[in-house]
Amino acid sequence: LRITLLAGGVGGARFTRGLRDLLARRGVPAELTVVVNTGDDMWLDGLRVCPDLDTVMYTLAGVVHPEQGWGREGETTRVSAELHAYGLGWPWFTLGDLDIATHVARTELLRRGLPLSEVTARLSGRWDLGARLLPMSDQSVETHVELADGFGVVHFEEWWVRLRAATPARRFVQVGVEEAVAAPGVLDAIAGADVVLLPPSNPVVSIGTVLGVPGIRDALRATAAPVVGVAPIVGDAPVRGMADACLTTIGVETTALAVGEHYGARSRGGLLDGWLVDDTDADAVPALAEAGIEARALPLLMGDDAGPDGLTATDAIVLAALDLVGLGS
Ligand code: GDP
Ligand code: FO1
Ligand code: CA
Repeated sequence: LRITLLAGGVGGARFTRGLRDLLARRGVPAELTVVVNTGDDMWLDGLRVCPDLDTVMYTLAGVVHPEQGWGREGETTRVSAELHAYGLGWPWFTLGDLDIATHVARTELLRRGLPLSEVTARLSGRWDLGARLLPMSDQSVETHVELADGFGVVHFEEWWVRLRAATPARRFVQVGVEEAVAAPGVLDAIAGADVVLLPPSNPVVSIGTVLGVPGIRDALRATAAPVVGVAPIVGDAPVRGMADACLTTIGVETTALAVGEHYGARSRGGLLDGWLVDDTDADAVPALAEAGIEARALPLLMGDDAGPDGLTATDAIVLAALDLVGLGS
């Protein structure tokens, strides 16, 4: 089974881990390719930071900080504290000590001239990920946030981590996206998949950014594979993060229905064949059908504790996504 996912950070990573583990437990041979958002990437203290690539890598490797969802478990922050004492970096942004090793390794490989996709393959090769990670592009595409008059433009990480997305964003700008090319393997992974999954990642600054890379949206529209998404909005709010603020900026309501309609039905020029919504949003199912999207409602909060049937909440979501397009058993 060839499965291609478009992912941001925590939501994409946890869903992919659940998918990988479920298929492994059931003995289903699968080739997973994760196309990861690199719009959050930036330079800091001479290091290339790729938050979503690292979140997916650490999660699949089993070394992610479990509550935080990003960074390493059991992490210390002595090096960042020292850099901050020198007045370097951002005082509100901390790279853990083990995480800094990843960043030094990435930056050195980039400095040797390797493209980010190869660097990512090299870093991933250290772990047993059970999935191929691809950056959406080898070119730099940075999400910048235009604030209200007089507040200027900040990098997405500054808007989220320093400002906690409390200062309204007027517009998101993908700096460099026009010149960007999908990384090697990305378009083929979409065209050659048996199913394409959109995990519950941020529809604007994660999936939306990936879709902005020339060629990727068209590849999704053209693939013979069904495309199924999982709503990141439950009961009219994001499960975590700032998707509500992002959606407001692009004029989309913070509901599972509105996000589904925003992606649109493939049969009508959009991206989705299927869309999973939470039980609490079950009343959106008929409206989604009306919009040409086959939807199903079930509990959408991912969780890793097995229930009486031996399935975790994440397993049930993964199974429902596959089932919606006839790949469930
Ligand atoms: P980020 O880069 O770390 O912000 O991660 P993503 O872009 O992958 O995902 C963030 C989105 O995932 C947020 O909009 C969350 O609401 C959503 N999300 C996180 N956990 C869950 C969950 O358990 N269930 C669902 N349905 N959505 C989730
Ligand atoms: N998020 C924070 O809230 N504070 C941090 O200091 C921070 C550091 C950090 C370092 C490396 C990394 O890969 C991620 C990091 N994040 C941090 C999380 C992350 O950048 C954001 O939550 C996501 O990109 C939002 O989409
Ligand atoms: Ca992110």
